Amino acid sequence: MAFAPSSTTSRTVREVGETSDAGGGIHLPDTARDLVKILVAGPFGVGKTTLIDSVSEIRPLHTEEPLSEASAQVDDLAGVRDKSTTTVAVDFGRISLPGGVVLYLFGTPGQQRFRALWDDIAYGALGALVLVDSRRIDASFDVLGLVEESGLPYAVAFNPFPDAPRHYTEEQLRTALDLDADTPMVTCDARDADSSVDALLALVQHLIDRNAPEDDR
Ligand SMILES: Nc1nc2c(ncn2[C@@H]2O[C@H](COP(=O)(O)OP(=O)(O)OP(=O)(O)O)[C@@H](O)[C@H]2O)c(=O)[nH]1
Ligand SMILES: [Mg+2]
Repeated sequence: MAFAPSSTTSRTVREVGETSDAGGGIHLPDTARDLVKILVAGPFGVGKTTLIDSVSEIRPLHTEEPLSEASAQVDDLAGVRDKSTTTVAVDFGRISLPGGVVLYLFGTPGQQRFRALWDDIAYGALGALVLVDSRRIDASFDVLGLVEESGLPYAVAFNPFPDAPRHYTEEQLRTALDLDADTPMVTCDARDADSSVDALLALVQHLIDRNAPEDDR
């Protein structure tokens, strides 16, 4: 595969992988070749923790805490009224893909007040999967801005929720999110492992394409 993480990134994810293995997960497969740190980002309640849960081959790490009365004053619960917990630091999981690519998935917290953690969580990442909530498209604008500011290549996973107020065409979504023509966008149900893996594969393919020599594109 024409896609090689920098040695710094590789070292970072190896260290993290060793820690999680020591915590009772399974060992890295012998076929593992490219170890890649990926962010799973998106607004509050879009399904970041759910996606990492559904695909991780090791027991995922979560930092889930109950939503308090106090947070109701600052967190926008519109569209996610049933939510009772939230990620307060990071989610972590791992998935091995065909071809020896191993993704280390770092789920970011969704709320604006955790912005201070962003740079540390994003350090060494090669790309981001940005989840978009069909109930609240505009809730993804801040996260997309952050990812673009960080210079990270990304793919968009659009999560359709049954209670979304309206249906959007792909073109409408791309326009609303102001996506570049080559930015992948897939529909994804974060609760479904196959659907979530497909979204991650779209991102990995995008990273490969971006790293391919001009003549091969
Ligand atoms: N219909 C549908 N429901 C989903 C999907 N992803 C997550 N959910 C549900 O949405 C709720 C919130 O999901 P979480 O995974 O906690 O969302 P999160 O993005 O990690 O939330 P924060 O960490 O608080 O920002 C859960 O009840 C999930 O079952 C999806 O793709 N489709
Ligand atoms: Mg979460």
